[in-house]
Amino acid sequence: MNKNDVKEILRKQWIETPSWAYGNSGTRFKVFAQKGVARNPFEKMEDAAQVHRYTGVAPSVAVHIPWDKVDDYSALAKHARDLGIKIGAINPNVFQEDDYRLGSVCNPDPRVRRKATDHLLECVDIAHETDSFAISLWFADGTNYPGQDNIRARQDRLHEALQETYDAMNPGLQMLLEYKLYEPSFYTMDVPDWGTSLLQCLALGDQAKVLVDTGHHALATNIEFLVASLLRTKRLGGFHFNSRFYGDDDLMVGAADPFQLFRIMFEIVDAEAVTPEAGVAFMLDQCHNIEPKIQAEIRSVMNVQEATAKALLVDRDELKKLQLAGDVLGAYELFSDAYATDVRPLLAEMRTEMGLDPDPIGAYQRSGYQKKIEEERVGGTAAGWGA
Ligand code: RM4
Ligand code: MN
Ligand code: MN
Repeated sequence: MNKNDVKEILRKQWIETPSWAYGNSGTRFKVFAQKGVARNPFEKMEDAAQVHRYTGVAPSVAVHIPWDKVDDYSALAKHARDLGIKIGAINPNVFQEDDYRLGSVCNPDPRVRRKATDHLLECVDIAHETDSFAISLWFADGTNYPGQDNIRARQDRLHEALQETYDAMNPGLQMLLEYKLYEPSFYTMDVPDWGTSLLQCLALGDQAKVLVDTGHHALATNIEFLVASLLRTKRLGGFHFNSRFYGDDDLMVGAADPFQLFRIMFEIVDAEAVTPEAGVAFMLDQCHNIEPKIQAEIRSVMNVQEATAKALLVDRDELKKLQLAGDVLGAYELFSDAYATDVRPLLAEMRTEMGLDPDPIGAYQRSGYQKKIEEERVGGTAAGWGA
């Protein structure tokens, strides 16, 4: 693909940032407070708007309920619109209450399942009210010990709750079902992998799709392979991008393995699914424990753009010829040459053409926004993971 075509596609890319990236976070050992951190969902929107301002491709923010609970969601949506962005995926939280010790929608107790399902329904209402494109579901449900509960019965309970939620959704809304191999449940997770997610989605209908969180796999998993399979069956709902070196740790996307990110993006390019019309959502799911948060989100958006640009540079016609001719090394060389290309000048040029600063991080640093929030956001409680 030539340079101008690459830029045209990249300009249309849409990368969503998560509201929880703008709050304080840490591990179970320590949460480190940073100065100027947003104290409420409105301030988180302001920070997210900065990321969009300097990258031009991050026009939406995912919210997590109840972390981002407000009295008036229309007011929050309006605040976002006034800042030039919008509310993205609505993420219900059914993992932080004592009631959920044995699970939420898969809990053996029907009372707890009712409570969890009601929260999912509340999130469907919020999605309708804020004109969001999706509810994005992740369940911490599972078991810690063999024999603890009936594996099949838990799948049935999961289906029942998802069906009730699905039935409440307007036709334009999507349900994204995320999976995670392990943690917080250590023996079985009820949605541990893309196969389980896909089976549950298939039982619901076209509006239900699989969400791939890049940090939620066994270490040797070939993520681009499963992405290709999901694209083929039109059931790839989107991504939660992040990096992990060992287990799920929500580091910046592209930090651990930029080549893997390139390979994933190549599958997206090959299925012509980079731009929003294709219906694949590119969302970041990250927490910035020790690094400055807004800059880390800008950096992450840039990392996704770089991987996408390199993937777009693969000459697919030529690659196909080499593949059909059985030219193993030729195909590999063409593929790796695209990866080895320095796409930063191309992206800088594109930003200038979009009326942006070619250097998003530098522009943010020079803007004085960080100083301003550090001075203004005093008093109150900084938002945090779980607060
Ligand atoms: C989970 C999962 C979800 C996210 C929570 C905070 O590991 O990735 O997407 O909402 O963390
Ligand atoms: Mn996630
Ligand atoms: Mn995660």
